[in-house]
Amino acid sequence: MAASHIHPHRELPEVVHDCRAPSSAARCRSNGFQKSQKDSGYTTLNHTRRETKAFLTDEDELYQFDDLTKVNPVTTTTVLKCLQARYTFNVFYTNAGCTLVALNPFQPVPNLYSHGIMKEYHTAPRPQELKPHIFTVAEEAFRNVQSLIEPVNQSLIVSGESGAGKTWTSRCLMNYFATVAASSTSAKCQGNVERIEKRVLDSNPVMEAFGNACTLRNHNSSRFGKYIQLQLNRSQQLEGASVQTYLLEKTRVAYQAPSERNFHIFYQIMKGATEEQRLEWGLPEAAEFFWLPNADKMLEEDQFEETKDGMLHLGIDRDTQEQVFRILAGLLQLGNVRFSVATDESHPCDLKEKATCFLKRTANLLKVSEEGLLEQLRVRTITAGRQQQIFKKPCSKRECSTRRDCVAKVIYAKLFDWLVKVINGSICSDSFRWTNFIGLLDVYGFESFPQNNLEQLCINYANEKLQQHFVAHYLKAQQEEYAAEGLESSFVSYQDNQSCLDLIEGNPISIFSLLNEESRLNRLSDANKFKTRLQAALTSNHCLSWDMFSKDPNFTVTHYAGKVNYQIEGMMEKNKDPVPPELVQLLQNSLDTFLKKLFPFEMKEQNDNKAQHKAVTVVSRFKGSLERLMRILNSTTPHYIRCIKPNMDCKPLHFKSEEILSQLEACGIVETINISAVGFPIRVPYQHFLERYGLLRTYWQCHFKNAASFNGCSPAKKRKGSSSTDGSTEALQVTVQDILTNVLTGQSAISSYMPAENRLCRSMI
Ligand code: AD9
Ligand code: MG
Repeated sequence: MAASHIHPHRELPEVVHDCRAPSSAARCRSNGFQKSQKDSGYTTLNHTRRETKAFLTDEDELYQFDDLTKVNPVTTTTVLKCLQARYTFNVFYTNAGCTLVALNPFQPVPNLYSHGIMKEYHTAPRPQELKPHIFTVAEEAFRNVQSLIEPVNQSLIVSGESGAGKTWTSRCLMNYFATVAASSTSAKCQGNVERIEKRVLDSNPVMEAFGNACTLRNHNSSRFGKYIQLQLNRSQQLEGASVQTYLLEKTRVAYQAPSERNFHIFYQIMKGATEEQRLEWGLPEAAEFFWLPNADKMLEEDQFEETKDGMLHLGIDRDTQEQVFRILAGLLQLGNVRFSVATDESHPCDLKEKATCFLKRTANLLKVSEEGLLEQLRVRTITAGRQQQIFKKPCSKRECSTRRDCVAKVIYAKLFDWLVKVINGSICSDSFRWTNFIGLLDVYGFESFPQNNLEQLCINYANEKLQQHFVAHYLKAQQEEYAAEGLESSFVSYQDNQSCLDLIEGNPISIFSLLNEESRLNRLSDANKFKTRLQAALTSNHCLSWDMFSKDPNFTVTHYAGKVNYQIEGMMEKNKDPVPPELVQLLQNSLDTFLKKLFPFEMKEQNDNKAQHKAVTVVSRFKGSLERLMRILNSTTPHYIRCIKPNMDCKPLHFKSEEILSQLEACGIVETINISAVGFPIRVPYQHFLERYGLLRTYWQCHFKNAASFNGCSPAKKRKGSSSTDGSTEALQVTVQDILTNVLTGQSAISSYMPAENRLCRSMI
């Protein structure tokens, strides 16, 4: 859903984005170089950098601090003041050492993401010296991926709580890459590449229509996680892209919390369908559907056109689109099929008044038999005994509703999977020419609602994993490396979220393992029993507590971003996520060719009773997919963008200090700044360093034969044997000096990646 439709467009005072950084704050972004106001040269030693910092004396100047490492002292209060000053001046991006802090303006900012601005960042010799921007991060990734020294896959990890601006940011980044990659394309190939780029960009509104919804936290909240890899060939042209999605919140199809909504696509159909379609799909304008709450909140007509056009560009023709929308209309009708309590336990439940009409329409739209549908919703098939005898048992009113919801969820989830597959088929390049990728990660942000269940536990778990990646990759790794090399560096303490992760996913006992055990037992789940088991097994973990005043069984987890209370009721069932095989069979026998295709016949086996017993649970599957994601992220050079939500009401240009403070504390911004400030600015693998600059040795031999050793190179810090490449340590020392001059005056782009074998160079630097 295009964000501009969600929030009323209130004109900002015209902010013309000037890319140039204020002269007093020229600095490099992630590698931490800073040019002090007075210095003519650069500060290269981490220890001296502190002296170049400016104190927070003149608050009027605060907005000029492009990098928070320059603020002195670094505390959450000073950081907050600086961000507030910048926000007041409509400056939304600020560097914080290795990360970029992005404050959500909650309204479109003219000219902030225009093609002109993209061009400035793309063509700048040193984009890091322009104003902080997501395009600086994007450009750095783009240059790294084609680096001659070290071409390595890149990942842009966009994090932040729900509504902070991750999806918006990811969209802008994709636009940037599509635009700059197109600029590297020769006129001859332009047509093809443009088609690919258009398709890649078109995947956004389509996936958002099917996977986003309005929640209490965000009008366009992503209800699935997404990692998109932009595939680049050797000439930096976009060859294609591939999308990996993570755990769609499918329960939303059949249940929406008060004031929340279903997935956007349902509202789009409802508002955007033609008269003919309305008639065919049984959607009169004033129709009321239980599964379409708060339909009057916004206007969706335009988005329906955008979604349909996007689908068309992705190769989903109009006929297939009709089939998809017909099925979705069928789900809306199904939601109105309600049951009343049976007069006699041996009889199936009756349908509520008017429900017969909705049942009929559902059956028509899904092209299944009406009697068959009614039977499968109200009667359970049980296979038991050695002979595998089949029994039929009428369901209770509650079971009937659960089975109805189950049909809707399984169809929607299959439809979403199909969509992702089609998108991948349309944008993914199987060409061998692409060698590297830039990955963009946009997952659902940290959430805490009045009622939280398995969905929020999974979402918050995913955010814990990302936080852990950041902690492990940046905070921990950097400090451990300094310690291992015996380098003087003051240790900065930081919040490690490992115990929270141990609580959720650890081995042998954790919330997930206990949930799985309970879910696999062939008995009715008991929330109170589960709570007792949790209490017995995990009470020693300080991240677990209980809300004693709640009458319902619950547990509270202290996440890195705050405490969240989870209701246990329903959690085990959601984790099992059972799909009765007879319901699957019903859909497999549909006369709708499209629906039938979503349920291939192998599914029968997966859903028989025995298989159910061994079935992979939701949390196991999710854990597995996140582990695979982490492996990919670990193999790439990460770039972090921290989105911050300035106020919980999503009001434009409203800076609420307390709310921002808690987000800054949660993501460890002060620790990040401090570690970045004491960090070494250049990280180049030793081998690459020699390969790139080895030729300077000859230069040295001619000009500096008798030169003294490079100032600042302590022999004690040289790694044994590291000079053996040419037998001349001194040669290398002067080479380092030259290279430093070269790098520091910006004649060479050195990427910031550091394997451990690079000791000598780094020590000398
Ligand atoms: V969630 O975890 O998916 O619930 P996100 O993705 O972090 O969340 P999103 O990108 O959807 O949040 O942003 C929320 C809203 O903020 C958008 O719909 C826009 O209306 C608004 N927004 C975010 N970033 C910007 C921006 N850079 N400029 C203008 C913005 N508006
Ligand atoms: Mg989002």
